[in-house]
Amino acid sequence: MDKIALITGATSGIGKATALKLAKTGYQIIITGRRNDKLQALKLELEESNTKVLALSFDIRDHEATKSAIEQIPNDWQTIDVLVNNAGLAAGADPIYDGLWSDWEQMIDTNIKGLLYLSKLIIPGMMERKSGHIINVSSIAGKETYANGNVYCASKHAVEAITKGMRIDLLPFNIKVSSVSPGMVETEFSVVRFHGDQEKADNVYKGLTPLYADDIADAIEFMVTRPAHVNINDMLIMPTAQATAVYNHREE
Ligand code: NDP
Ligand code: 8X3
Repeated sequence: MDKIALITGATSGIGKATALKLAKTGYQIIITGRRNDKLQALKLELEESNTKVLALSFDIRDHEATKSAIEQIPNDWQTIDVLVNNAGLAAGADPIYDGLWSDWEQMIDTNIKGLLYLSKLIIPGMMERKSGHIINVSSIAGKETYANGNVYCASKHAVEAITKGMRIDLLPFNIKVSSVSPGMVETEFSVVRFHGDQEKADNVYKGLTPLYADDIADAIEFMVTRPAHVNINDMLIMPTAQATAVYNHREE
């Protein structure tokens, strides 16, 4: 039987690229996200290349909805080998005194609580089978804090701590825990961060070549294809034109 990978936030960006990549590697794929039209389009695309796909549409901030979606996974889809905790976002880029409660809640509820809800539902099966691999999508923002990044950076610092905690606690159960920490990746990320302002989003990538979603999917594929005795703890991946969260080189 094919191995099964569950990827959160697969309607766009890194999650979608990872679904396409792991399908090519031979995984059956469970894709999740809120936008069901995008999930169904990806399902069709994957099925065209003979991948078995299960699409689950729910808001990861909603504990009951998340629990109910995972509990309804059919028996033959329940042995989830790989969990990619990717769903997440930055909302706003404001100094701490101007930040919106609604943005803070959305980031904390998605990037931290959502990741925990889903992990808690999937981990028991992995423990029982004494096998599994969890990959948490962190960020350079999990390692550095930059101006106006405050709560987003805090949420990704939390992902770093949760990743390390998971790795320790799951050690006796032969479960691999990894994180991938990208710098700038051109996806819907900046449009979402700037509440739909496309011009502001485009400016983030102006004058440099950012990473693309596929670059991160490559890294995730590398992680899941290592031999059983090898775990990649973390990969920090930056565009060549970006040295740190704040230092980058732009051509005029
Ligand atoms: P995108 O905006 O392109 O994708 C985000 C994905 O998360 C979408 O599929 C979205 O699905 C899903 N998502 C967001 N909120 C929810 C929710 N409440 N419930 C369920 N799914 C949700 O951005 P990226 O691909 O760039 O982001 C993926 C991850 O990578 C995030 O964790 C982000 O923090 C991280 N990251 C991104 C970087 C970048 O520069 N792009 C750099 C470093 C890390 P839907 O809207 O359909 O619900
Ligand atoms: C997303 C990249 O530079 O906005 O995590 O933190 S950044």
